Amino acid sequence: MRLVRTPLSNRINYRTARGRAVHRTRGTTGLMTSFVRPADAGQDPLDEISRDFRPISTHLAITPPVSVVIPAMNEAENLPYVFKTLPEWIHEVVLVDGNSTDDTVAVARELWPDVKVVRQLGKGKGDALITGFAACTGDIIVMVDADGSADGQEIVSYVSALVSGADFAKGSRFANGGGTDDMTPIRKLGNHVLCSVVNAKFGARYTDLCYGYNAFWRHCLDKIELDCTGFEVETLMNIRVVKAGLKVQEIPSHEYLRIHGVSNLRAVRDGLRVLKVILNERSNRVRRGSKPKAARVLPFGAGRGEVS
Ligand SMILES: Nc1nc2c(ncn2[C@@H]2O[C@H](COP(=O)(O)OP(=O)(O)OP(=O)(O)O)[C@@H](O)[C@H]2O)c(=O)[nH]1
Ligand SMILES: [Mg+2]
Repeated sequence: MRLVRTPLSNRINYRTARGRAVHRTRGTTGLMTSFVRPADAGQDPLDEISRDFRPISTHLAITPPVSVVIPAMNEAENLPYVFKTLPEWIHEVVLVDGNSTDDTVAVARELWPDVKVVRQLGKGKGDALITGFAACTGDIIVMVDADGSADGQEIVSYVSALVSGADFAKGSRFANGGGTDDMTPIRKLGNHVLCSVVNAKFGARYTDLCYGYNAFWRHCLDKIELDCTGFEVETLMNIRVVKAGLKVQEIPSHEYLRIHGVSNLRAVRDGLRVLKVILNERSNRVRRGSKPKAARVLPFGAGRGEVS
């Protein structure tokens, strides 16, 4: 077999020997995709498969389209840093605008002409993300903050975990290899305590809880039925993926300082909202089979948010 890779060209050329298993990997990474070619095939099935593959690094090519959702409220000055780090192979960027009074939307369109802008009808980061998820057309959804704190180059680690079998790839600043430049001691303490409570009450083994950089297969949304509006959204997701029995893998991630502007998060107010979510989820342990109060993740175009 001869495998010729052309990274970043959206093309993989190769020749194969008939009937042999082909391992599409190089180097020392554990990521490997194998195809066994049927002996009687007239046309090489790999030719067909290869057309759908996007090379995303020298060691990995994938077929699932990746949507990146960016909640943004008055982040015009930070967007250039955010878009600069996004890999070119992603399928789409969905920016959820929280009625910004600055040039957030115009700047996003200038930087990423194909950006899908969704105007949020409600309020809060949770509401923004739920609106954005409903607008995604990709199989994999990645959540990225718009304040310049997340490095888009890490997306490959999240996607790698998902294509290797995880349902939910959860960023962690406190896993080995992760870090943060943007947490005050009080936030660190609060996050640690809340994370320990979630671990104890729900049988999780998380090292981080209130972090906005995560990725998941779209089908997870059906299992977690998000219904919140504020910064508690990540906690709710983290709890519900465990309750739903989904396979969660933590991804070490580095959180950089917000570049411009001020935080929308208030430690005490939002910490209490997170605690309330934990207590509610605890008292409402069995989700499967229970009728949701309302379908919160609506089908795209069903009235949540306006796309332009
Ligand atoms: N669309 C929308 N985006 C929001 C809203 N609230 C926060 N965001 C965005 O959510 C992301 C995270 O919010 P931040 O204010 O950075 O909160 P944080 O990351 O906890 O705090 P700092 O990084 O310390 O500022 C940013 O991209 C915000 O612009 C909202 O109501 N609507
Ligand atoms: Mg931030």
